[in-house]
Amino acid sequence: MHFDVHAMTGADFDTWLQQKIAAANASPSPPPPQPSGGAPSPGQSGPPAAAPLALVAQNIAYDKTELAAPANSPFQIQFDNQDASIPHNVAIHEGSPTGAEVFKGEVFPGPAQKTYDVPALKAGAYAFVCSVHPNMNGTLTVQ
Ligand SMILES: [Cu+2]
Repeated sequence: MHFDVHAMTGADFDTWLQQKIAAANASPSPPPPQPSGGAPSPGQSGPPAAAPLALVAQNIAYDKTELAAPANSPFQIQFDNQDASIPHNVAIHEGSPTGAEVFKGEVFPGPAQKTYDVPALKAGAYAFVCSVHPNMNGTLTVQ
């Protein structure tokens, strides 16, 4: 059996360690610290805002049963009510259509469209539902 034993003094080891740390930190450069709390200020460069979620109501039904949205980030729902003279909206409830309401879009008759501004939601399972027709609903996954 043969071993290479690298004997170093404490000082040599510290120097070697500092070099390793410096090399590890050299690139890529760490991101600049972000201000804690609060939304990014307007004009700050960042990823482009996500496209609105499109949802259509027709014949007293939504065209989708599942939607997904990013967590902790405001988003929009572009809601197209195609039912003439029938009011619909999109409300968001925690967990299920009977859970706590966290957002309620304006109810309006079709044919018309509105874009709802939905506040940031925590990650989790939600339901989207029409406040007028509870049988119009689907799941919203926020992650
Ligand atoms: Cu409805």
